Amino acid sequence: MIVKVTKAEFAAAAPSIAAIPRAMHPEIAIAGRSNVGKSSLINKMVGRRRLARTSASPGATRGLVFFSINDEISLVDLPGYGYASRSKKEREGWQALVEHYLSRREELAGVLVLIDVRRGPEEEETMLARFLAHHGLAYAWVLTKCDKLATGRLKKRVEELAPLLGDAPAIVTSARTGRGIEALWAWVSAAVGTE
Ligand SMILES: Nc1nc2c(ncn2[C@@H]2O[C@H](COP(=O)(O)OP(=O)(O)OP(=O)(O)O)[C@@H](O)[C@H]2O)c(=O)[nH]1
Ligand SMILES: [Mg+2]
Repeated sequence: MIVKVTKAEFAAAAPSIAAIPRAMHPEIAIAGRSNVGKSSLINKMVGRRRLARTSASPGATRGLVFFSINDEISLVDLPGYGYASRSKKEREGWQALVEHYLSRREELAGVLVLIDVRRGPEEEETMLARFLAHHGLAYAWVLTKCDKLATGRLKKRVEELAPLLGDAPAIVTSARTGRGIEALWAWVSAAVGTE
């Protein structure tokens, strides 16, 4: 069980299928639409402000980015989908890269699928969940940016979303306040089998 991150380092970036490195540890991928808060969440999980590159404008993470944690597991920051202003060619290339990675990686122990709590799951998220289930991958929903809603509204919103999320667990988080980070590590540890 990872209760404390003592070491977190950039390991590799893979802009193409050919550049995907050999796995060093069991891996957990962080997926979700552009700007949902994937890189910010990784930074909060590892307690480093700028390990993963974040940006207020979508498209900050290009290709797959691998981070090694405690020499024990790797977190893999995936490029966001749903960002229209990239060229069609680039979007198709990323989709192929992400699908290749998610469907073929033996060391992939689980996937965190991020959804902005205010936005809820849309077609892309539902399709991604189906894709992961089809490939026998464990996944959890991560509801992000919960600090953007007041307590009462957040509670109501989470209740509204629950029936749309199926059987996978949903973890309410904020990369601002740190809410949900312990629960994330607990899920990650269980997924990699080190609980
Ligand atoms: N209020 C609030 N803002 C957040 C939170 N998480 C991320 N953000 C903001 O959302 C924006 C996008 O965050 P990123 O972490 O770069 O998002 P991403 O999913 O990695 O985006 P791509 O790399 O483009 O796919 C940034 O301006 C962050 O500061 C959060 O929990 N609360
Ligand atoms: Mg990012």
